[in-house]
Amino acid sequence: MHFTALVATVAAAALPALAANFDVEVGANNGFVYAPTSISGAVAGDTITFTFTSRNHTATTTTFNDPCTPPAGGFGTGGFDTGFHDTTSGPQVAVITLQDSDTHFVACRQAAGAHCHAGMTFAINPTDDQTYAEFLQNALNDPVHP
Ligand SMILES: [Cu+2]
Repeated sequence: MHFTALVATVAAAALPALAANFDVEVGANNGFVYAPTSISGAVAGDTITFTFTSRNHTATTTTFNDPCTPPAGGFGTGGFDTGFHDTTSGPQVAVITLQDSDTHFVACRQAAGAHCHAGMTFAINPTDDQTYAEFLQNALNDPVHP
């Protein structure tokens, strides 16, 4: 009995930490929204499952200060871009795996930033210095870039 218990303990300790998944709905109720608007405690290897339920949107990493302009390379260092997901024929799903445990800010890049400018934003691991509320305000303040 003791031997069995020991083996079970060692086996459990050897297992890698299980990656977490975060579910995010994109375009809920036909709105320019991600639900939830932010997640915390996400680490490298975790996944985010974006389920697109209206219109045609993306989830694309961007910068805190200039949310609606695509960063260098299209989505910045350690970031991601789901690409466009047209829901005309039904909900679409994109699963991304986080490459690091950093803070990332996400916006929709549809319509040359117009969706972002309307507030379509999402934050991964926002901080006290860079909160989701401030990021959203930056997006709302940002003029639409031609
Ligand atoms: Cu959009």
